[in-house]
Amino acid sequence: MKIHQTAPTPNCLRVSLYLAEAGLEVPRQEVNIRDGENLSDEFRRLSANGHVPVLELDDGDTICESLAICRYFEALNPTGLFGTSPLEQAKVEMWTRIIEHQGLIPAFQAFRNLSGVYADRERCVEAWGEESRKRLDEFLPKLEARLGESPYLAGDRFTLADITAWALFAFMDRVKFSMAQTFPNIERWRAAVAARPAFRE
Ligand SMILES: N[C@@H](CCC(=O)N[C@@H](CS)C(=O)NCC(=O)O)C(=O)O
Repeated sequence: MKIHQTAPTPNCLRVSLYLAEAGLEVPRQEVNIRDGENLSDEFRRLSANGHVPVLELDDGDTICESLAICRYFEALNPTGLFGTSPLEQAKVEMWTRIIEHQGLIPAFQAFRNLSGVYADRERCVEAWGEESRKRLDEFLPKLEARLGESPYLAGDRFTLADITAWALFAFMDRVKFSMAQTFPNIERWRAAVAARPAFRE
């Protein structure tokens, strides 16, 4: 098996961090999305959504969508990163979806529509980029408040929700989306996550 990825992108990073936490090693093949390698017919045959990451299995079957890839490995090799009790599983799902919908998607939309890096494949709308950037800024205090209630997003334990939030902040750093204010609880959480062996590598 192998994973087709563009290593630093948030959804590929999410899979890589999940695998590192799970102690699993899977061969990778880099795809240059900026140059449009994912737009080729060959890549589209692999990836139902046309995006990285894609897991290609030994029998040729493929799975795209970062969360689906993580879930596949979790089903084969349970780690607890998706939660253990019914309540914790629901909280992991809840916070993962909140971060995706209110954090990652606005961040992607802001970057894509303001920078125009993907203007070769989509219409860029500057006003939508600006609005998305504002929505991202409005979301961060919610994360700050949540991390004031519990050490990790879903509760007392580190889970996939934290991996997802880490991918958001790594993306914001990479595209230089600075935060408008300091968030002590987010900073405390970032330091705790950064100290994990899987994140130090
Ligand atoms: N929901 C998908 C999103 C995948 C996605 O947006 N991948 C980006 C990189 S993070 C991509 O392939 N972009 C290339 C493009 O938009 O053409 C997932 O979680 O895997």
